[in-house]
Amino acid sequence: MNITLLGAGAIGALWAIKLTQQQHNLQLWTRNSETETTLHFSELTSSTTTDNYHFNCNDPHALAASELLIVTVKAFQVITALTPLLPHLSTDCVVVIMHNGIGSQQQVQQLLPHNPIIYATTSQAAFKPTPTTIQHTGLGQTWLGAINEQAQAQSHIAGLFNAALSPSQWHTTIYQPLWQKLAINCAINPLTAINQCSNGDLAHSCYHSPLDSICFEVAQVMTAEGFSTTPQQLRHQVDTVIKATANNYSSMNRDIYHHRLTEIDYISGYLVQQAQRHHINTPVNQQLWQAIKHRESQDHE
Ligand code: KPL
Repeated sequence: MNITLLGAGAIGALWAIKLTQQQHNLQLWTRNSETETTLHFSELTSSTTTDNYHFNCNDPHALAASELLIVTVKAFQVITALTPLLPHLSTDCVVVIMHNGIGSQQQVQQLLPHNPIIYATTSQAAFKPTPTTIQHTGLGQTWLGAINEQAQAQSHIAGLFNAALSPSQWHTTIYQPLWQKLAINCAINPLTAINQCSNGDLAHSCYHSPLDSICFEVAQVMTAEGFSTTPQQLRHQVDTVIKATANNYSSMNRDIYHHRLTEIDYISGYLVQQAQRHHINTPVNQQLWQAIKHRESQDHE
């Protein structure tokens, strides 16, 4: 399949390499005007050896011929990153958007009213120690699902993702796994960013009370949104991720560390906004949202 991937950060580059291994014809769309690049990749099983992957970049003709566009930029970059591609994009091109958090869906639908639009969420983990080096650091589930009418018939795209990186599955209600991942991100990301600690450090007893409160608040909002869950269930899932990714630093931890903007508005911010619609109080998530916004404003005066 002809594919363009927009946003080759750690997760984007992982998918680009895995899909290339499946013989797809994939080009990267990058921030600069380079026409080719080489990425050095180490598989999950081998941290010492790397393989080189050569990619063509930024070719508008290849974009026009693309049947699939995968967007793996941060939530707040989606619209700005997509806009310059619009003149070249076929309306038949299936667009898959994968980022942490929720909240870009409406704007994307307005920007691309004709294209099939799929949202995806993954628990695969990757690390990009240098701009051209990618390590696959953890396996996890990927969910994909339609957010508009045109994408309802595109469940075969999940098969293509599954062949590249398993397990990947189609979900008929994609907002369900998006909310599940949101809950985990609400718990892990702000706390690890504010305290500049690893995911595993959250197992320490001093984090029990804030994690319990976050899960309590998120469970109320999720239930009000129609995705029934309990604080205990969410807390258990958060604990599982804390253990499974104990040595990792969350994406928000890295963003704060490198003085970059974070996805907080699409994580805790989205949660608080939805809570307000349902008249639910979420003081702990509200406080974390504000704390991260404060850190961002210090870095971007
Ligand atoms: O998605 C993540 C992130 O870092 O953004 C988690 C699940 C917290 C893993 O680090």
